[in-house]
Amino acid sequence: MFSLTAILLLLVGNISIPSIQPINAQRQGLVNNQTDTSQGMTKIIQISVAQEEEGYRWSNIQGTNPPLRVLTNTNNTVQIQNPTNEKHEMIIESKGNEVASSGDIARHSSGQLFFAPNWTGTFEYHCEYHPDTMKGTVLANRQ
Ligand SMILES: [Cu+2]
Repeated sequence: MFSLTAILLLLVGNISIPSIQPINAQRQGLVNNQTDTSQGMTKIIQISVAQEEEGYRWSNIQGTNPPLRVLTNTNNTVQIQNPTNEKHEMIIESKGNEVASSGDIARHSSGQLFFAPNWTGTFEYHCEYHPDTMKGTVLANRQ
């Protein structure tokens, strides 16, 4: 149901919302299952925590610790599944500064991270608790 709603929002947003919108910086700090549809543009990225011999990793259809491709001036929503026995937290940083966080995602639970960058560039993401094995890059391009 949620994904259907998100797809509908995406379709509506593409048709009726201007491509350039002001970004509320506070939005970048939203955590844990909050949704915000005040802006039209939404991009959904799905990712999961995987437990491998070497430790925990981020994983999705694009691979292990995949680059996350986000769009500027867009409500990028990372939907995170955690099927493991430990908590995890996704953090996005820019030059060492945290710019978005999922908050703690409890074991056998799920969470979300919201990220709406207003400039293009490369960021990095990692897990607060497993930064050595759960990390990758975030690529922000214009929508
Ligand atoms: Cu972790």
